[in-house]
Amino acid sequence: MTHILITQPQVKSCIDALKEQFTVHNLAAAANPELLLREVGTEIRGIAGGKVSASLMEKLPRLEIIAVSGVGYDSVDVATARARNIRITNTPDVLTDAVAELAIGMMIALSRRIPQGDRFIRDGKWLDGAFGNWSELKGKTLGIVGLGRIGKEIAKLATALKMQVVYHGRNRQPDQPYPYYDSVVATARASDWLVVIAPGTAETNRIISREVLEALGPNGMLVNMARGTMVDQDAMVEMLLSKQLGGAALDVFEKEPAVPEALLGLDNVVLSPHQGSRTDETRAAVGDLVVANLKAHFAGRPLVSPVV
Ligand code: 8YV
Repeated sequence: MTHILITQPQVKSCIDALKEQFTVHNLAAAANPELLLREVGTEIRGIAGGKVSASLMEKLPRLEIIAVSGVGYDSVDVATARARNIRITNTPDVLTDAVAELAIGMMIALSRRIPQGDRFIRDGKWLDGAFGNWSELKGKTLGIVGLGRIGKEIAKLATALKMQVVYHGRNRQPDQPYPYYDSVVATARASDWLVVIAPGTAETNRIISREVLEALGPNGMLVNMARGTMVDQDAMVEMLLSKQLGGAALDVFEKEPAVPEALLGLDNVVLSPHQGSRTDETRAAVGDLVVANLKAHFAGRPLVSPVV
């Protein structure tokens, strides 16, 4: 049987389906990963999961395919994979709704201070007086940085909430009804809310610069559903502390799971542990797509969702 290496935790249905057809080794659950790689590295022909560095690939001389369990494949050294003709697949579409739903959820949580309201009651403070008034999403402008599959879904949901949508991306999309800005700064200047939902690449690294955050301004709200590396995190923290930026709803951070200490005490911030796609339904669908890609590859059929 073909040997497969799991490099990131997968749901049980995915592991079970892999075991039906492959010999499966779980690096993500191994007590001694180095030992496992020494023992089976030369056998491995496929990977389920991400986090595939050049040094890991070096230990897998027969590797043919990396089936990433997510839509972003920035944790894979793509150049090394390409040079060795190793195929890469990802899991688009199946997680679109879950991520879009959380983006909107975090926006409502931040604008209406939902986590703070919950704490207010638990701390017994309601007995001493009212919570206060906050701001609603209706009528505000949402700037979307990255109008891909998830960005478009966020746009639809925001429209249903009576927000105006504008966007920035590599290109204007003439079939989209929303106004386009050709720079992130201009998008931020036009927006009350700015949601980051583009792929994390060298090109988008720190795309949300201090200048962009200044354009968003003291009443502006930043929402990051993509990658922490896309935001100048130090500038963001400093500007949230000094109220030069209105607030932030963050599902991702620069060095996860580390979150800047300064954010923990701020009321104008909602924090979430990188859980955009983390629903039972979506992770099962992600797992199914990983399995479908690996099965297609080893049966000599076209890949279901190739990226390389
Ligand atoms: C993944 C994600 O869980 O799909 C993505 O790009 O960010 C997450 O859904 C993460 O990449 C780990 O696999």
